[in-house]
Amino acid sequence: MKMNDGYTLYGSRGSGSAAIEAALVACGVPWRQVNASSWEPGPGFDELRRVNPLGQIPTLVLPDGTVLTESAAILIHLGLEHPHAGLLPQQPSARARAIRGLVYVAANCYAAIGLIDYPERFCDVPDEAARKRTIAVARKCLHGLWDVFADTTPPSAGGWLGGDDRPGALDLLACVVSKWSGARAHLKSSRPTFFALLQRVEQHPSFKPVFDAHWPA
Ligand SMILES: N[C@@H](CCC(=O)N[C@@H](CS)C(=O)NCC(=O)O)C(=O)O
Repeated sequence: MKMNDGYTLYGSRGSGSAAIEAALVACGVPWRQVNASSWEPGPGFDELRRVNPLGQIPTLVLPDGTVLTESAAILIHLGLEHPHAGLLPQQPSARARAIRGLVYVAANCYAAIGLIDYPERFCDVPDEAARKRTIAVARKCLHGLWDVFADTTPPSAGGWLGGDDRPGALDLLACVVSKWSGARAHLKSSRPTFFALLQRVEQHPSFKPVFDAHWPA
């Protein structure tokens, strides 16, 4: 393991790295930011690929040099490493529900977005019409996955999905991943209470600067 000065976050505006940035803010730790993504070729992406062969963001390099990929794993690690940050609930069953929610969003919703963004990686798309059909089916599936998530993830007494008295890691990931592929517009009509909760997360004073920087009005 290589020791370095602190955390290094590979990410880009409007991407999943926003959730990790918000979590690092909650932890109150400094980090080095490297602008990198597979859609922005250059030195940042070259550096990212050296630590994560998938070339995906978020990727977080820990102070001891450990490379963490996978948004849910990164958030769970930060929550355990910095308990004062409130990223994970204290109470064991509430924490278990939050971990389940993080894995749900990553394994189902984030994965569906990978299919929507890169259908050719997953199936044969011989022409533009087939590509459009594949994306339309995957979007419909994604919206259904969000509906099930909303129905199976009631807010805590504090009013958040996975935080005791402030938004936790699950709130941050759900808020970011629902920004894409028409999920928010869908949830606004299908699950308005859940939609309003997501809006409260991004308006929370601790996290509003991060969300505003990634999704300017
Ligand atoms: N399983 C990963 C998925 C990460 C992911 O798909 N990130 C997107 C950006 S939001 C990405 O880097 N896509 C570029 C690519 O796959 O080439 C996670 O949960 O963090």
